Amino acid sequence: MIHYFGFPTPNGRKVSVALEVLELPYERHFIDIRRNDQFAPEFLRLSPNNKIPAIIDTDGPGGQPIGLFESAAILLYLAEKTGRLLPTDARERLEVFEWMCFQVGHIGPMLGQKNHFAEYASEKIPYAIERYTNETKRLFGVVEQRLAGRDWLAGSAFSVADILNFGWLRGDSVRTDHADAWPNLARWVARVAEQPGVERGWQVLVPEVEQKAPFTEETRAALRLIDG
Ligand SMILES: N[C@@H](CCC(=O)N[C@@H](CS)C(=O)NCC(=O)O)C(=O)O
Repeated sequence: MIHYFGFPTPNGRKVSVALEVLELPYERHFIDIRRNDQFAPEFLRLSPNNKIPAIIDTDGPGGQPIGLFESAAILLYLAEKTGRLLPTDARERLEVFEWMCFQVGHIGPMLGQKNHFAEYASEKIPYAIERYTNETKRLFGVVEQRLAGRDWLAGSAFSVADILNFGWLRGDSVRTDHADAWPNLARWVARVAEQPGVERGWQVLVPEVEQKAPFTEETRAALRLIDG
């Protein structure tokens, strides 16, 4: 059984979307990052950088439990476990790795900083807002170019590279006031959104956020599954 520990942010949704697209049975556990559940000692043993998403698969390599943090590692694991969403062709597979690295190295950190300084920071610092907004737009431009004449970010089919980038690009490309400037990106967002399972995965743990669901004993017990 796979246990998913998350919160429906762009990073968390990468994993819940992948689990739903892959139709893997899993149990969901709400880690409320507004309440600092991510600093609970049980969670830190699984995810030492105090971030969601994380998973535990009780049927990991060799039939033994495995815990994983970092969304790209989790998506690669799930793709390899199922033999889906990852090309077998060596060149296409490397392209998928490139666009996964592009997401974790650029899209996530830069859009995250942009949102922090432009929306959440109590002190509005023009230099920081401009710097990260410009970098976000530059990155949208990179994606826009990449998607010219192609349906998917990497290889010839829908892959984990698309799911990983979709988590961030869906929300941010539509709430940026220059959305019309990136038509290929907008079409790709719509294309990914209509893949079976994607919308279902997007909604995972949304009710728990609204209900402020507690950090349960069941979640603590699931986190102990990697203790051996
Ligand atoms: N590179 C990480 C980023 C994960 C991440 O930044 N998670 C955020 C939520 S979107 C988090 O857990 N923040 C809680 C904290 O920083 O304390 C991944 O892709 O998994």
